[in-house]
This record gives sequence, structure tokens and C-alpha cells, in this order.
Amino acid sequence: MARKKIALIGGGQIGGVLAQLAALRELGDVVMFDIVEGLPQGKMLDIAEVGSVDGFDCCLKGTNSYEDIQGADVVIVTAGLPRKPGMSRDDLIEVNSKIMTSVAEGIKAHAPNSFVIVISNPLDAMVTLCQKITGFPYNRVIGQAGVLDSARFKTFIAWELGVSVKDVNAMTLGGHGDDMVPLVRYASVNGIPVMELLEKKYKDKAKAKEVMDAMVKRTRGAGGEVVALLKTGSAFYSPASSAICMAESILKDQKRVLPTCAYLNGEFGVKGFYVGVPCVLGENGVEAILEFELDAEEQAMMDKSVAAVKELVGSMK
Ligand code: A3D
Repeated sequence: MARKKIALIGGGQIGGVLAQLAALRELGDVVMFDIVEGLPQGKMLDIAEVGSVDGFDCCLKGTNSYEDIQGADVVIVTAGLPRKPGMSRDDLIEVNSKIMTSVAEGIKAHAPNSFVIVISNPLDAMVTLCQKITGFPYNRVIGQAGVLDSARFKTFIAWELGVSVKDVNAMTLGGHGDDMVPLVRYASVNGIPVMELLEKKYKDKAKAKEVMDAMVKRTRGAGGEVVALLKTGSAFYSPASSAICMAESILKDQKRVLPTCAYLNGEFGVKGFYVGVPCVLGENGVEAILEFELDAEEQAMMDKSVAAVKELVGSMK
């Protein structure tokens, strides 16, 4: 059986970590494309030369030619500018739309059977554009945002409760913007509702709510918090890990349930837009969208988030 092939479009900060993680996990052979000459070649050579130390054996190649992505099973797109302090993700739309247009044309021409995972921002708009230009079926074009947003939410809960992050379960829905929807009602520590644990900890319902509200706020602004600290770019380790988790679920047909920016056709009351929802990811990409009842407050937050996505997508020329 042929080895799987992963193509990375964009060899910057996230692209480099994606390549290293894909190699460490031996997900398949990896090719990295970038328009900067020498950058993808240098990064891939650097990673390849440590295979004997890390114990991986896969073919790693850097390229400036789309022809080299031929036969890719999964393509992960990070091409595009990242945010600088003071910028919102939406400020990137004009420049990154142009980049995404050329990237999607390259994928369409050279990896027509691939599954595409977009990371470039503004995420919801870039996934929409990528699907439109490739013309690939919706189950084959998705975006990474929710795995990371949920991971951030889980991290803050674990820190607050002093428990292992491995035992925290929580999820965010909606767009990858300041209006994302962290689901408080379903946040749990091995099934025990987080709100119940907070109320026990503080012996005060109002205080527990205040603490949770602060975690929700920090989750919504977590990307910006990293940008403000780094000053020269945005988070890169965490988005790379998150996208690799999605790619792995597809490549190994794991059928993991992961919050995914997926095209909705009526689910959660949304039709014709890409929005973050829990999806089963397997060998056919998005194999199912797990729909469930939102309460009035959650639905109102979802509606607000979806409205922001619609406005963002509508602003694309
Ligand atoms: P960066 O390190 O600047 O890398 C981007 C790379 O894209 C550079 O190496 C460029 O040379 C390359 N590039 C530019 N134009 C093209 C093109 N036409 N074709 C191919 N490659 C090109 O950025 P980064 O890796 O830190 O971030 C990449 C993107 O991910 C940005 O848009 C970020 O905003 C976004 N991002 C998304 C998340 C999510 O969770 C969704 C998180 C963090 C960053």
C-alpha cells in the first residue's frame, strides 16, 4: 500500500511545526510548498536530518512548485499573513484572499482528490473561498479553529480547577472570532459539570459564574493574548497541533469528533455557510455533523457568531 502524502501550503511558523509533527507521528511523506525560494527546502532538510534521532522515517521535501503536491491525500493551508498586535483576524481579509485564490487554484490543479484543511485567517472566510475556487465537495474542505479554541478553553478550566487537562472536556462552536461560543453547559471534568465544581470550590453561585465568565472571555481573546506577547506574529505551536489532530483523524479513519469549521446545510439553523460545529472526521472527511439542542442563551450566542461570519464572508470581493 502506498504511503500517505501530506502537502503543506505555506512554510512559515505554523508550516514548520506541522511538518515536524507530521514526521514525528509518521503520518506519511510530507511536501512543503512556499513562494519564498529556499525556505521550504531549508526547513524540510532541517527536519529530515534528525530522523535518526527522533526515530521517524518519511520522505520530506520542500518546493516552490505546485507540481510536487501531486497525489497528496491531505493538504493543510497556512499561506497568508498572520496578525500583528492591534489587528483583528478580519483585517487580513484583503491580502489573504488574494493568496488563498492562488493557493486554491494550485490545489485544484495538482491535488484534485485531496482533503483540504485551511488554517489561514480570517478562517471562516478563507475556508469558504478555498471551497469555492477548488469546487471540491464540502466534506473535503474544512477549517481548523474549534480544536484550538476548545483546547484553550480546556486549558483555562484545568488551571482553574487544578486538575489534569487530560480529564477536561469542553468545546467551542461558531466562527473563529471574538463571538465564538464556548459551551459552558457541556464543560466537564470526566463528566462532572465544571459549573458544579466551581460552585463547590467557591461555595457561591455568583462567584462561580464570574470565574466561568472570565474563562470564556479569555478563551475568546486567547489568540490575541498570544499575539500581544509575541509582537511579531500569532500562535503557531497550538494551531499546528490542532490541524495535525484533524489530519490524523482523516488519514487513519479515526472518526474522532472534533469541532470543525464545516459547511452547514440547515444544521444548527444555518444554511450555506462555514461555521464551527462538532464533526465526525474520517476517511471521507466530514462524515457527519453532530447536531444537538442549544438552549436559548447558547442559540443567541451562536446566532451572533454566525451573523459575524456572514458579514465577514459578505465583505469578500
Ligand atoms: P507566517 O509565519 O507568516 O507564514 C505564512 C507563510 O505563507 C510564509 O512563509 C509566506 O511566505 C507564505 N506565503 C505567502 N504567500 C503565499 C502564497 N501565495 N503561496 C504559498 N505560500 C505563501 O504565518 P503563520 O504560519 O504564523 O500563520 C499562517 C496563517 O495562519 C495566518 O493567516 C494566521 O493568521 C493563521 N492562523 C490561524 C490560526 C487558527 O487557529 C485558525 C491560528 C494562528 C494563525
